Amino acid sequence: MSSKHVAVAGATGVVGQQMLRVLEDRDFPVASLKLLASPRSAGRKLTFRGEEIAVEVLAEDSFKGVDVALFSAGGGTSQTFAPFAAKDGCVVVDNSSAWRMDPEVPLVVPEVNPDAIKTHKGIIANPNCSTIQMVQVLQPLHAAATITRVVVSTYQAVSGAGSEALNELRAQTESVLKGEAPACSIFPTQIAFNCIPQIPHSNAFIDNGYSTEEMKMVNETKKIMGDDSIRVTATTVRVPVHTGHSESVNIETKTKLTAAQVRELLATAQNVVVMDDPSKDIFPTAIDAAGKYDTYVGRIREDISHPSAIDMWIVSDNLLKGAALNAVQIAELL
Ligand code: 25A
Ligand code: L14
Repeated sequence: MSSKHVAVAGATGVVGQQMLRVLEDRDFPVASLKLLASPRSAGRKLTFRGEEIAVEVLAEDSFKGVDVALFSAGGGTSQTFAPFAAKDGCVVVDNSSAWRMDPEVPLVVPEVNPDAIKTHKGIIANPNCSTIQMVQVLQPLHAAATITRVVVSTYQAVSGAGSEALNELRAQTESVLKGEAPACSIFPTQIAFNCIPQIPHSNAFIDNGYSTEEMKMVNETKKIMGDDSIRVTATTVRVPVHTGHSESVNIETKTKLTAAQVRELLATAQNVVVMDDPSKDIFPTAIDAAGKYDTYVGRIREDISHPSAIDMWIVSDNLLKGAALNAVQIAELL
């Protein structure tokens, strides 16, 4: 791979900083690196490969001479700036939800649908964090036994909501431990020592009663797996975890799969680790997955209420496989 001129838009955010770490860790061939963020971060310095780089203000002309831009600065920012980057011949890998369901834009998980990237017209979308870790596991089961329906509940970490949300979790936890009333500004109600069935933290719910995060899991799963016939329902919940999304997933298949067959299929799935031994109380948790590149699966068992369904627990780092790592993997495919 020849060296690329790379830009990161939203470089100062929780995902942007992980993007720098992953580019460095995977030895991505970076010829030059441009760090972009909002005016309030301009001039701030971030370190890449031991070198300090000053953050610049994201602008329409930021992408001249840039080959690949990784975006993670929110949906509105991507909507506005990704087209300017594409017009200047730069390929955008966008972590926001802005372009994901656009029929012209590939939505890619490299382990699942790498070939989809070939049709890109300058923008490639990185899927929703909860969806990525789930489809990574669904794909081999679908190939073996045809999935007909998925019922998922998520337990999502606060880091998905950004750095200010993490500050709020920390401040609320300290307040509660000191016996003081916790202050809420980002989340709709207290997140410390609580669970909130609303993601994102504002304007979440639509007319059918689902949240937009839940509908992302429904729609993006079908698009990535290239099969509109898979029925999906989701309940997405914020829990007071720093990093790592967990999911309880029930999967119905046309052909029955035993728990042993599922373990065997997942043992050979790329970047999936089966961590499942009930006799030794072994299963993955968010703390096990945080900081890791793999997606972990445990609690695999046959659903006693259904003739051909499997229950399992899927955990991955929402900032890595859920965001920064998947985006860098897409850039590597390019
Ligand atoms: O809901 P969305 O739109 O899909 O947004 C998804 C994510 O985008 C970020 C935030 O993640 C969120 O989870 N974001 C969106 N709107 C934001 C806003 N109004 C916002 N962040 C701050 N304010 P994040 O906090 O991890 O930030 C992700 C990156 O996006 C950059 N960014 C935001 N708006 C941008 C932009 N870049 C270019 N143009 C824009 N219009 C953002 O850069 C970050 O890199 P930044 O300079 O805005 O934030 C750097 C640091 O500033 C601190 N901070 C946050 N809020 C405040 C603040 N400082 C002072 N006052 C604040 N109100 C944070 O610590 C952050 O690290
Ligand atoms: O669509 O945990 O990628 O707040 C990323 C952040 C979904 C919500 C996305 C969160 C969003 C998620």
